[in-house]
Amino acid sequence: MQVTTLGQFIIERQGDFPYAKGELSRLLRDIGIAAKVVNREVNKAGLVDILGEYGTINIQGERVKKLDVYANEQFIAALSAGGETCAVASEENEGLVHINSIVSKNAKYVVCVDPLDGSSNIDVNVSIGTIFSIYRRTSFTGKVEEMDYLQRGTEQIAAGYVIYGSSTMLVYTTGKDVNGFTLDPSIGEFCLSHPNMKCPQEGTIYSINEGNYVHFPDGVKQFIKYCQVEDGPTSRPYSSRYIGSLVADFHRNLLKGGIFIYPSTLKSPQGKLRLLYECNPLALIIERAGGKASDGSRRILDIQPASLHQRTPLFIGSTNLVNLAEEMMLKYSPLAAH
Ligand code: AHM
Ligand code: MG
Repeated sequence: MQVTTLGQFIIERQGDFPYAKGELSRLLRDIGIAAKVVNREVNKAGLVDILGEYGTINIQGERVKKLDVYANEQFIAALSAGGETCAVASEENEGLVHINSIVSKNAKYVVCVDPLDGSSNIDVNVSIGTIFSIYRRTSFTGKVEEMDYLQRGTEQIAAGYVIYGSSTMLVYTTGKDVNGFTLDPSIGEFCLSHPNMKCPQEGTIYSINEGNYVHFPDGVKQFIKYCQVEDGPTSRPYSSRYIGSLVADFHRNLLKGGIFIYPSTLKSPQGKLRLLYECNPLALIIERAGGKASDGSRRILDIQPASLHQRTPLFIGSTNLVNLAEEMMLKYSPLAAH
């Protein structure tokens, strides 16, 4: 059987970018390498004394696990070695991480990454993930600045995620189709396993942390009620599935059809998830796969970011379900749906 590796696929697709000189391909290759290294450590997590609190509090005010730090270091190291990006914006670093090498000084691309999302799940052997996003640098000279990162999601050149699960997959898009690669541990290569991924238009799964129900906007409460009502023609009640690991919840809904919601709550009026390195990359993927991503009323990809770690409510998945959730937001929470 003919197998296409991630490396071969990236090279084949290089022609999609007539003006590219291979930098983007090398950048994607570097991300693939870091993903393999992180995967190796994630798989060993139960074996070595790498679990548990690292003892520090990250800039989001959350306790950092050792593997978060490790993954952050690996992605930054791989991107530094490749020299195709001049700085990295990471969930683990308050400011930009500048890459001070001669080659990277003139690099055309900037990268946003959440190196290990869902890290509270590491201790209990639940899937976790990496999310990444690539933009073209907007300034042409001098040191890269935050402004280079504060671009709308529509400007993303490429985006993807890695899921460290029962098998490890890398899914990415360069703006056309979405393709998934499964890591074959016996040869150490990501192999094309899910070409041209499409999200079903209709879904029967809803994913939301219902523990926060009392703090949800009325539109979200009404949507949940809708999902739970019995109705033959629309196959309701729908199934509730929530892992608490964004990449894993997203990946399942992408394949099977469904909606993931992390709305604003009374405690977090802007929601929990980050626009630049969590919501935008997944929004690009879902749109390219035929689905939809919204903050309850606006398209995620159209939001103009104001800061690196900006949060946004997120409604993402099958188009029909996201449309319905938006309708309920407009009807029952018109102020939240700005
Ligand atoms: P993290 O970046 O600290 O790992 O948090 C993000 C995670 C997502 O993976 C997940 O969707 C969400 O937090 C779960 O939050 P909650 O526990 O509030 O439901
Ligand atoms: Mg995260």
